[in-house]
Amino acid sequence: MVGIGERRGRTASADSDGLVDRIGQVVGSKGLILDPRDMEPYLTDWRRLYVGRARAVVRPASTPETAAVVALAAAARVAIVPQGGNTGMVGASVPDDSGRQIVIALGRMNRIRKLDPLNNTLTAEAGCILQQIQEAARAEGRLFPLSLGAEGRCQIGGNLSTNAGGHGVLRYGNARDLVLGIEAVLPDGRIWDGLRALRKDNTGYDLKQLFIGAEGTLGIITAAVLKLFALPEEVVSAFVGFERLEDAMVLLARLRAALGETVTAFELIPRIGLELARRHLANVADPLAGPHAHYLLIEVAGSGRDRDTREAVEAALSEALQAGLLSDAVLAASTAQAKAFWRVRETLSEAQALEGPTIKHDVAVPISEAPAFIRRATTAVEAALPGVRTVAFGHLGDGNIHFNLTHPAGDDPKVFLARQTELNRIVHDITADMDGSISAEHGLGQLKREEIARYKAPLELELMRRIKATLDPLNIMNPGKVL
Ligand code: FAD
Ligand code: 2HG
Ligand code: ZN
Repeated sequence: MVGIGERRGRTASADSDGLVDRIGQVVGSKGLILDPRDMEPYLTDWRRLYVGRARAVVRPASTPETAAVVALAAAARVAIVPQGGNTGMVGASVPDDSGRQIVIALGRMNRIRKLDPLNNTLTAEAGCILQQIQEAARAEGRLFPLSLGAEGRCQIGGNLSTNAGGHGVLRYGNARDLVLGIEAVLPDGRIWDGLRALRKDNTGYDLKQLFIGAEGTLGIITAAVLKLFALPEEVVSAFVGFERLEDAMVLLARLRAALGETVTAFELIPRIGLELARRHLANVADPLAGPHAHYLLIEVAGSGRDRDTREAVEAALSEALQAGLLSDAVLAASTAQAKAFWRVRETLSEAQALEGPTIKHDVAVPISEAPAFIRRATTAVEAALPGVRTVAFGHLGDGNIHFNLTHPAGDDPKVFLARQTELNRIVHDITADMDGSISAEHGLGQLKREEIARYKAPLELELMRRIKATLDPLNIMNPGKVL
């Protein structure tokens, strides 16, 4: 028989054990990428920090195909790297540079299997793009609230595997809070059907939660039952300028007192972030007249049955203005204007990358401590590297700060990057001192695999290693990531 590898001109030695041929027989030519140029996008992470090599990129079309490929790889002791939209921030979705690993990319598994409006659930395959799921829910008058800047490209399997956060956590929780059941292929190739759509199920350990946030190290998520919510009838977006970080926390408490759970997003944008976005990207406008030290993008999503949401937001913000908590604010008058506000927020990451290499810190501290964290960490990094530019932005309402650094203006970015370990240590030690987390929402991947050993209790690490060894005794599922 002529194997797929040979048909594509690969030498026999490249597939000396015949594994790629056997995989090709499972997934067919549509499901196998062997040409180095076609493989390229699967081998480099979004931040371009890691460039790997792979024996093959495999794109199965179904759960049984995924299971068969995993079983073949396990039998051959070949490591697997699961990949979704490849938008992760910590190098978890790309292979190492040995050229021996295979990437399993889930993008062809993009069917919405079921939408049950009465149960308020949607069952999606892992390769569905997040936006596709949001739109499918919306078409049935429901909301799937997970929302993040990469939503046009990231996949639900990746979102669950990273336990993504994003903009709606304040109200709806992280990805793990939005799941009722999952289906997964285990590292030995067996399929675990945990696709239950139940709101209550106390029949032992909650196994699905092990796979959520595991960054592909315990198995491949192939489908999930997701929770849907009522579509808000009125969404009010406000762009607020203010000067003292502490005031933002008082404002959040006031807004929640006035508007309750309808406060959905509370995002911090520093002045430097707005400036970088305007410098590097088109169609980014400053929504306010004068400059301010910081900005908040606030979203309140109410029901038309309540007291008018817009009026309530206006009242709360003008009281805050009178109390001196903020300097200026504008409410979006249209969906287009709300989108323009979000464009400022969503482009921060890209704008900073366009300014030069970034040293990122994805920190969580108790919400009340977030301003103190930003002050302490800023003072400390400025003392270590005078002129360093701090771009501290993100999900302030969750206490999750993207405390990202850019090289001092005019300095050589390479010299700045050489200080990464030292700067990481400074920021992460402050985080630990404030009982925080050094990875709030992006995961550990390769980037923080060593770093976490300093901050996580040895007992926790030991339990994690034991879970890994139990589920993946051959260590073939995304080895070298997380642990
Ligand atoms: P990938 O990057 O492909 O993979 C991520 C991890 O999941 C890897 O370990 C991979 O092996 C594993 N994986 C992927 N699919 C599967 C599967 N089916 N089964 C098992 N393992 C799998 N993240 C946030 O949390 N909040 C944000 O606000 C946010 N904003 C972002 C904005 C931008 C512009 C960008 C580029 C990224 C942002 N991210 C954010 C990071 C990233 O988008 C998320 O981590 C996202 O959840 C990753 O999904 P993905 O499909 O791209 O996964
Ligand atoms: C965001 O909130 C993402 O925009 C990316 O999580 C953060 O670039 C970053 O560090
Ligand atoms: Zn974020």
